[in-house]
Amino acid sequence: MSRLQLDRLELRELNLPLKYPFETSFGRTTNRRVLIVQVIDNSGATGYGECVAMEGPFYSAETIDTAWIIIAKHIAPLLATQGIRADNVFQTLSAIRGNQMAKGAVEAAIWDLESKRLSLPLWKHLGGTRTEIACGVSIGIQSSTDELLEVIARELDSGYQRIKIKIKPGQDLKLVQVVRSRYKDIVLSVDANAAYSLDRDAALMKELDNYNLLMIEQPLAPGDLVDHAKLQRQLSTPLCLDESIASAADARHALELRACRIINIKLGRVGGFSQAREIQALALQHEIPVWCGGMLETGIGRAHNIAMSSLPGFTLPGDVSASQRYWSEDIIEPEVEVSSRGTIEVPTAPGFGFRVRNDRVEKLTVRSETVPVGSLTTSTSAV
Ligand code: OSB
Ligand code: MG
Repeated sequence: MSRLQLDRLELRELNLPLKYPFETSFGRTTNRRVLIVQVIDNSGATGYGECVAMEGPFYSAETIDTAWIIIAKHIAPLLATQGIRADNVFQTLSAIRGNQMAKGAVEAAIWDLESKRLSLPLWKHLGGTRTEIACGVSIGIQSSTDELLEVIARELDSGYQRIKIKIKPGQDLKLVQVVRSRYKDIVLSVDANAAYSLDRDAALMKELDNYNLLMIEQPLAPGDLVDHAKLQRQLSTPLCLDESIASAADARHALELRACRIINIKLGRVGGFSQAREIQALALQHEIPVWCGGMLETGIGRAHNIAMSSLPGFTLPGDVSASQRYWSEDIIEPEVEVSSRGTIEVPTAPGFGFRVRNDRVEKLTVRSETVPVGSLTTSTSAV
């Protein structure tokens, strides 16, 4: 691939109401503020990325507002160098610490652009090997156990291969007991979003160990690999890390410490596809399965997740579900659909593989900014 010469970035904030509020141990989301990044090269070709940073700094430190500033002020100038390749974007941005979701959104847009210029579906360009991906659902905290059971029944009916329920202190063991006694054989996991501590909750975790869970996702604080390793030694249920893995280095540390037996990879959390591929390769070396996490994405981020899920090593069902689970109308067409076997077929069109519904995007836009690549200077420029 010859190097791309970028001309500008178009940033847009969309405001989309979720079909149903989504509640986790860190908060409740009813409306998604979504940052869409469009990159345009000097031939006029474009690529799309979605920044998955949330409204508040509760899942991770980034928010949609910090990501906007980082992209406009600090990422765009670094993309002005003598042309760019998608697999080198993360390295090009290495002077910027952290801010993975901002980096990941821009990188994803450049991957989309590059695959379009090559007339290749993104998943193929990335080295994906799967033409159909396995899907699970993530079910937020509900207002009653009956409601949770109803939602689970509906999702199983739709064909989803794995049910994940959110837990938080006070709403954990009982939920698992009820769900497991109703459904003896389903593939079930829980996600705590870092709400527990080893000191306080080791006994509870050992109780959870009795319910044949596929995994316990991120029980402890993001930085706490050592306590995750201690906890993993006491459990037969695999721990899965989500928030803890923000880089390939984090993954290596977690694997060396045996802090988990499964890794959830989110494009935004790790800074894009190149880091995701590195983590996937490391995990494969350790014979640790990975799966694709979700961040309540619109169709654009969802499509990037589908592409990532086609990579080798993504052997467990991901949190990649149908557009209709979150949105009454998506911003892409066709919408992402899930078969009755709980699978999504990878698209065959070049790039991320779906059309953007520009009319709808326009209507949902609450702010936009055009950032010329290279014409801005940072107050502290890295050398
Ligand atoms: O921990 O996986 C998580 C949504 C927002 C923030 C964190 C998480 C989630 C989900 C939803 O679980 C996954 C999805 O998009 O379906
Ligand atoms: Mg999670």
